[in-house]
Amino acid sequence: TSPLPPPPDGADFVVVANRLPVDRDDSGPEPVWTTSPGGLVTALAPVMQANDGAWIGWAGIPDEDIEPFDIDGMHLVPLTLSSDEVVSYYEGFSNATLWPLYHDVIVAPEFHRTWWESYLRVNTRFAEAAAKTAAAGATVWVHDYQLQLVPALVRALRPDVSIGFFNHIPFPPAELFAQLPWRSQILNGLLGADLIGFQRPADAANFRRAARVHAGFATKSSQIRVPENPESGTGAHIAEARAFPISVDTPTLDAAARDPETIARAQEIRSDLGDPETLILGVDRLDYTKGISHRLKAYGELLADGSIDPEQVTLVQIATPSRERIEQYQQIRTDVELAAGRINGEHSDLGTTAIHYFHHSFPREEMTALYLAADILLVTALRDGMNLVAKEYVACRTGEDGVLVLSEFAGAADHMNQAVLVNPHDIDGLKANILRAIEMEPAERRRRMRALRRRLIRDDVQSWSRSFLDTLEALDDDKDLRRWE
Ligand code: GDG
Repeated sequence: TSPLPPPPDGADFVVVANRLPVDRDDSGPEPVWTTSPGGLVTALAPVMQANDGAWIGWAGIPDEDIEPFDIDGMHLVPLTLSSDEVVSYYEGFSNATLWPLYHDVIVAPEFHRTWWESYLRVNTRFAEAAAKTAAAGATVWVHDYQLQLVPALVRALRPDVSIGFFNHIPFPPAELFAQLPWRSQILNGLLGADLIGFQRPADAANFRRAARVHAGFATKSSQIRVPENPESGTGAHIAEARAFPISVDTPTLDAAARDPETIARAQEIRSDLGDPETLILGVDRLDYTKGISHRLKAYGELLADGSIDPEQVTLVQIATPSRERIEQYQQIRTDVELAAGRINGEHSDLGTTAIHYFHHSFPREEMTALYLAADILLVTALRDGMNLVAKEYVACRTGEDGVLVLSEFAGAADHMNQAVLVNPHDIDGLKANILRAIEMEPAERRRRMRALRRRLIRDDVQSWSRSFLDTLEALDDDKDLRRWE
């Protein structure tokens, strides 16, 4: 690869992510694009608007070439994925190889050379698009495990730009990462970035250890010395790998939860559910990493041993459809639905439902009302990069009441230690902690929730993106000054 000249009308800030932050509605006579209200858009939209930004990604529709367009002050550059690439790059290498490998091999990762070839091909397409979009000296921010090769590919094409990467999911211990047949290519890909951000300090430490053990690179505190790579055409540089825990848009969620319509809807939800004394909520993509089966097992046992009465306590479990063409996701759906059906068969009655289970998504406003209605939120992930649901719940608890039961294996547990922390593998412990949450005194609930909220008001998604981009900029400023002693 030989370097490309910067385009004359390029963007100063370029986001590269698998998906564009938009959805297309084809139901009317003309297709209509709307921005999807994710945390990443909220965090990055102001930076995009202030910096002549562009966002490169897939629009979610296979086999279709879509021209770049502007929406809400953002310039979007859609890339095409073929149906075959959706199977091999996205469902295959990203979600059946990397996803399970990076989540503690809860299910076995599959290694297929054809998937890897597709991953390399698609990453190259994203990197070339970034190289053609970024202005001279621009900042390029690459997101997530689907695009780990992009940083080094961009660096080879455009040595003048500053490159950041953020990994939204965990980074596995070096001993597990070792299984990946393409581990050195992935490490070299990521190490093309100037700054590599992770959710937890432990993820950053795992990554630096993998760089030492599997690539033989020297590390010093958060820095990694990356030597020249004649094969990819990149020069020697120092990469920094650190934790930047992601957060939610606290002010917007707080305001939405104070809206009189939301408050009325929350009351209506409780009354529709028969005004239970305790309403427990679970919200997850239907994914084997989220520990939904463990949660249902604990909940079913509490009903069976008479510790909770379905007339007083009810569970609402939202399991949003996800990656439905992948076999392990079909299996987890079967397992969860069998468990929910069995529990309801045994413990529900006419007019009393033990578990309200939903396999569809809800509008954002309805989610806010549910968070506001729920006395307890259960997060029992077996491994989770961060878990935004836990933070959204806290952000919506404007009355400073409510109990968050949170898995130790979610990144959020690192800094939400006022939650009731649980090990979801320990079913007895999980049961005891669910009971503890149900029985907790109002004063203790308030003390814990107040502390959780104080922290979340300070550490919101805006401060997350600011902190990442400020760090990247500072690295860039003294690029020539920093030496490896
Ligand atoms: C990955 C990492 C990391 C869910 N159901 C509905 C709905 N949602 C929204 C939630 C939340 C988001 O989806 C899920 O975010 P999580 O963080 O909980 O989990 P992942 O999807 O696995 O996200 C994770 C995250 O990236 C960010 O870095 O925290 O660890 O795995 O915002 O509210 N939203 C609506 N209806 C639903 O039915 N509107």
